[in-house]
Amino acid sequence: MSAPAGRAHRVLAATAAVVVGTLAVGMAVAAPSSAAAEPTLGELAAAKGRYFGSATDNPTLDNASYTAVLGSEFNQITVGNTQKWMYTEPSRGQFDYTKADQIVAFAQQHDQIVRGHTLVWHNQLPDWVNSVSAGDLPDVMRNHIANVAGHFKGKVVHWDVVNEAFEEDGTRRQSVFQQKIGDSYIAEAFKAARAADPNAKLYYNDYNIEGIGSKSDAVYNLVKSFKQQGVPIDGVGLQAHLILGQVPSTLQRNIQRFADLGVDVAITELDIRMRTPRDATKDAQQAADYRTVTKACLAVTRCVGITVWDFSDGYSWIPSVFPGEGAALIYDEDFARKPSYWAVYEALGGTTTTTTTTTGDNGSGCTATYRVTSQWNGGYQGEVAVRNTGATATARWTVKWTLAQGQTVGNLWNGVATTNGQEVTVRNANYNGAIAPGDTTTFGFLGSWIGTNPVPATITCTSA
Ligand code: 9MR
Repeated sequence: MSAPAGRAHRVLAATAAVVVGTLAVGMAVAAPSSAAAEPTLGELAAAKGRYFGSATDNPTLDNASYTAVLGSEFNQITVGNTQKWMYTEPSRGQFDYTKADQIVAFAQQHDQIVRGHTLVWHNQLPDWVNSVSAGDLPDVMRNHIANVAGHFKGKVVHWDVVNEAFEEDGTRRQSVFQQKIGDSYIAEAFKAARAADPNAKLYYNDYNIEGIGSKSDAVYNLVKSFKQQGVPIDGVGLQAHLILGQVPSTLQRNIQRFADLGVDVAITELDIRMRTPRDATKDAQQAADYRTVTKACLAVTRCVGITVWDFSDGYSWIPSVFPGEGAALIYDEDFARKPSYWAVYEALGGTTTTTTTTTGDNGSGCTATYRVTSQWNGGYQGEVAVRNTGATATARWTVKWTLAQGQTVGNLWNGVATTNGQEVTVRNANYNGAIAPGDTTTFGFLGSWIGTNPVPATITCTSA
């Protein structure tokens, strides 16, 4: 049995008749899967007229723990790889949408809108395109766009039409399109995309254009000239592959200046990387950074949504490209929600009745962080994140706290609970005793309370 993941394991209808008067001694049971009292990030964003989404890739769709979160938490999906040229037109005139169609179908099954990514990019471009003659390349590019955007017509809300066309200094990147077609290729690509799917919003998408600087100035001038010339463009995607503690101070101002040109803005590929391993200080900084980005988007009416570049640290591109860095997302490798998740949750207007954490570390190499995730008259749902702060993997762990105000703990999942008077002891279940250094596992429970339900003053974690 693997640790369950996904919203079904942490939600409870506030109206459900939950009477949890006695501790279920020695039991590890499944959490209820009734209707959600606690909103998802997608629902919170929707309430603000936005989306909150994630990129995904085909191999991960086979992992049920992964898809449980992907399918429930987000209301938007970006196809992380398989709409790119190397997948959709691997040889000239031969189109293949098999993989991208799988992701689009997943999104449709889960009521998620899709951002299309990406039609014209120098990367993940099959070799044959580089050998097309300068005379043929405009038609080859237009034909690619007509076919791909035509295939997905009505199924994507946005297209990243052209991706990463500028250098850091604001000059044009010398891609094959730039070299063989010249400056006009971007406008030509947008016109072809409009013709292929008139209802999709057409985006220019790039990295390092989140703050004001040479590169974002170049994109700004491009959008401005397109608007003046009537070239169809609807939005600018700020990828936002950011570094811990380095959210540009001009982010909101930059979003606003693009909006003022009459285009939408989307945060399209958000992740905030750190030197690994994680620790509590870095996690707190990362949470603050995610909060800043989310609030900057919400502050500008035309900032339409945020997409994380996959949602779990186990499925991020960062470690393979930036050795020694990672932990850039809002869920850890085991799909436990990180402080960055809660920062987004709160920035989007979510409230947890009690959002206080108490961390205890008695030197044994683990910490426990306690949180009440929802509370209603007489009942509550709690969650404890157990994190291995030691240098070696744990074999087992034990968490203890005291129910100081007469609360009870009832159904508990991902752990085995016993009680002695007011003291609650939770040991790992048979499948989650092993936690790798730096990793976290989470257990949850339902309880009852009368009067007040404060978080415990102390909680201890021991591991072996
Ligand atoms: O996440 C993508 C990764 O799996 C690919 O190997 C990589 C190839 O360059 O592209 C990644 O996605 C990129 C996106 O398409 C454009 N912006 C930068 C992203 C991270 O490299």
